[in-house]
Amino acid sequence: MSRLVCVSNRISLPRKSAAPGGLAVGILSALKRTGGLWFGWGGETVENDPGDPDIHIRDGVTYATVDLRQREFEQYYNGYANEVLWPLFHYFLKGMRYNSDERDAYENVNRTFASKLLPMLEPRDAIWVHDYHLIPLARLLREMGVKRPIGFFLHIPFPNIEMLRVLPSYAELLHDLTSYDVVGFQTENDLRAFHSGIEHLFGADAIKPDGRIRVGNRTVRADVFPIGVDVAAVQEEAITAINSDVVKRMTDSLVGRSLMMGVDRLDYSKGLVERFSAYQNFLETYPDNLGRITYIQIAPLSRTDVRAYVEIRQSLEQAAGRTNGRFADTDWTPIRYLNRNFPHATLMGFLRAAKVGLVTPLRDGMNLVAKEFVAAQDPTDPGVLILSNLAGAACELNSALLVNPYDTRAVGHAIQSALSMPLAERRERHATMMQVLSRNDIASWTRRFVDALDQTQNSDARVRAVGNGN
Ligand code: ADQ
Repeated sequence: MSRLVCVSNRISLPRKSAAPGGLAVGILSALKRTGGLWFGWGGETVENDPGDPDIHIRDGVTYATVDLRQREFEQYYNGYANEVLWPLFHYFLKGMRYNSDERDAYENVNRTFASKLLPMLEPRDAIWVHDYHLIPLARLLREMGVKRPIGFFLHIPFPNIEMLRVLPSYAELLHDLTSYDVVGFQTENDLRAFHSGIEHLFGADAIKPDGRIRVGNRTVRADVFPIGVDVAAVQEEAITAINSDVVKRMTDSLVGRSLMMGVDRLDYSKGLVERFSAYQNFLETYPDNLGRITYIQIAPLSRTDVRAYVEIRQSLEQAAGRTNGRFADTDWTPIRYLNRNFPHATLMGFLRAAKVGLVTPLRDGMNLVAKEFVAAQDPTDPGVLILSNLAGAACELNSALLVNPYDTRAVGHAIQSALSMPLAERRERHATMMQVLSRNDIASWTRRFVDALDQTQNSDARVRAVGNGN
């Protein structure tokens, strides 16, 4: 067995108050199972050259954190990663701002990552790189002589070539992906989109009948590895948290009203503006619900230095204010909108208390909250998931009420259907989704990806190593 080395832009050190996003939740679950090294940016910026990585060891996992130069970080992270790749990969061209200096900073930061990681690598390592911030990393490591298996998992959607080629450096990006041994996507759609790019750049022959991609002397396995959740852990958290003070105070405050929950990072891809309109539409169309439902939307701020995120925040504050101003009563607030973090377990308690889970991103790689909502439910009296058909999770959770998030009237209608759904139907839909979640949980995601990397080591990497005389 190889030692697993995970690399991601940001590392979340195990602090009590840490509120990791989806990527960190996935990596941490993987490393807790296998042990190994997690390498990435520690959250600090410096004026001069960053020094050697800081090392922390907890529960069998070694955390190695590097600092980044302030200016470079702004250009690489706020700029190229979050104002170019994030909007483009989520099909939001309106939010994209391309600047070639930022592209250079992206390359430089990846080079810094590669050069700081290199001395830490051991002969039996398998390297697993996560997400769009680090696409060039394998190429740079290869240039520095690394022959070990390197895999890449994209947590967000991959755009079809017609969208991707808006990016001036799209060919370099596709080339960079072929420096990996394994490239993993969340869904078949993403894999198809990747194939469209490979075909465009290298010709249809590059995609072999067994699905492998052959470019020059490199063979890449591109495949689908949908990320899952730790079903048992979510259930345990939810069951414990439902009796905690904080969740009880929340449920007491409902005074018998039905609870609808949304939990998302505050991001324009999560469809919150459209979701607030859908809720307003629902209250207008089904006025019997006035005073009988409370919608709690938890949306901690993220990427506050990026312009589009400042704008979305303002729009949401206005939308929540409008709905509450119009419909609230002296003893009822229709939307409780909170920009703060909660411990993961508390969130799972909130989800368990909800009759309806509203997960309506305009585009999402997977969306773990949808899966967590299902896992957190009481199977004897489960709540109903309303899920965007543009989230990766919709490929697996097709027993949810699937909606187009732009169709605010349809989403309003789905809220009404969810609230009035008979118990037998709720149980049946929930049981079907639980089967999917259990079959493809976080452990099987990790296992499948790590096995794919290990297989590389046994076949292609060895063949290449012999061929190259290494
Ligand atoms: P994200 O865009 O961060 O992830 P998501 O998949 O929903 O989105 O994961 C969010 C995670 O953070 C969940 O585990 C959730 O419980 C947690 N979380 C959210 N709000 C929180 C809060 N206020 N306090 C504490 N925890 C909170 C990216 C991609 C997704 C993909 C994941 C994993 O954008 O499409 O599913 O990576 O691959």
